[in-house]
Amino acid sequence: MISRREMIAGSGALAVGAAISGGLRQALAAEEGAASARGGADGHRPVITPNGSSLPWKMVDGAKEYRLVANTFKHEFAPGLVANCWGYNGQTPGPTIEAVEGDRVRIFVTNELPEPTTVHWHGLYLPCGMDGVSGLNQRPIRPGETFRYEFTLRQHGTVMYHPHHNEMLQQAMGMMGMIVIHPKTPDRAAVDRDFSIMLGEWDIPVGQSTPNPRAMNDFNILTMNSKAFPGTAPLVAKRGDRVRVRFGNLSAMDHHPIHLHGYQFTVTARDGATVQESARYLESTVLVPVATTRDIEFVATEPGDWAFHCHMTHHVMNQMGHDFPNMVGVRPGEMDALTRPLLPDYMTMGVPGEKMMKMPVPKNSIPMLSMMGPYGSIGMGGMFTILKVRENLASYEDPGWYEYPAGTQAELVESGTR
Ligand SMILES: [Cu+2]
Repeated sequence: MISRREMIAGSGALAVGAAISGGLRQALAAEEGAASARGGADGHRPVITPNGSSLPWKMVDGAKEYRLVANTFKHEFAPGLVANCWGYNGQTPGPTIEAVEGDRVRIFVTNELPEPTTVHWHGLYLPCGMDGVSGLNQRPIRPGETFRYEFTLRQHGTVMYHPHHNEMLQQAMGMMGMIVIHPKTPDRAAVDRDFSIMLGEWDIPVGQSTPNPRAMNDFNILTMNSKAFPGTAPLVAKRGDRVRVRFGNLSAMDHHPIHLHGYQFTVTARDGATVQESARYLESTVLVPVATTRDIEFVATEPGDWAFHCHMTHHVMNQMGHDFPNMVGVRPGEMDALTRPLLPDYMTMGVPGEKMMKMPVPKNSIPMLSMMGPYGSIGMGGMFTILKVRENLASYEDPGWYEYPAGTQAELVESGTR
């Protein structure tokens, strides 16, 4: 069963953000109505974009028409951190574009940014003049202009879209999105849950509210669909559901090894192309290199709350500073107290204590490690989410924390040994 919320997301009826201007907003609203009547996924199981939505479309002269508005808006990465971002239709990542192999698609791109842009359809077979490389395939779309891209989808799978004009800045500000092309003839087992997650990285210095596009190494906000844990929505599945997760990576500089606890899965597609059955094998970590997509699949056999995250340890931290001496193993004595007049709430790293989780943070910033779970702080941030698998579910809303059956949880057997 698909919950009402997903049905709405899949049919593209979600509001497209407050940043879209008057006339265009009305036109979009009318089209959303038309599109929702048709269903965003056109008879296929809608893709779920956690913390996001799919783009509405309507059929005009034999083509599916979509509208993307490149614009600027405020985006919340996690409670407590809002920044000035760029994206499409008021969202980062932009709405997921869903279509079916063989479709003719017509995508209008309106530029409401303060500078020119283009859209590149990353990983698609298309006429060269539709490829969106500024200066090479077209002139840039100037602010206030609308361009039309139109082509026939000759393939299926998970691909992406992003600007190809000043992309270092525009992608650093959040401009990217996923494209899911459903197959005309299914070549994989049908899934019950089909999630889409774009991986990204940002540099937002503490106390600032605009991502720094010049960052090359020291990214401090690592995201799934532009949310940092605890801002990431959990992936909810019923026991026995077949689950697909489509990952795309448009980070500036980093590949991400995404690890799922408690399961092994198979990579069923790489970069939009289905992996033959004979070439699949079980693994628990999938590397998603920059500029690629990976689809993984598994059956949700194991109930529980399972961590699902990038395994680069610095990618599951929020807004961590790296410019401190290494104090691990040092007895700080009175140093913390002496430092605090200069740096309020300073605490030496590597000294035992839960205080780190409770350290106050400056305005508009989020702690390095955050979120209280049922047993204390979950020492994770950034590119981290939770797969929640339950025996019985009335809906796919967040079911809350897992209740561990008696005798199935690690327990204290001895204390006071030091
Ligand atoms: Cu990573």
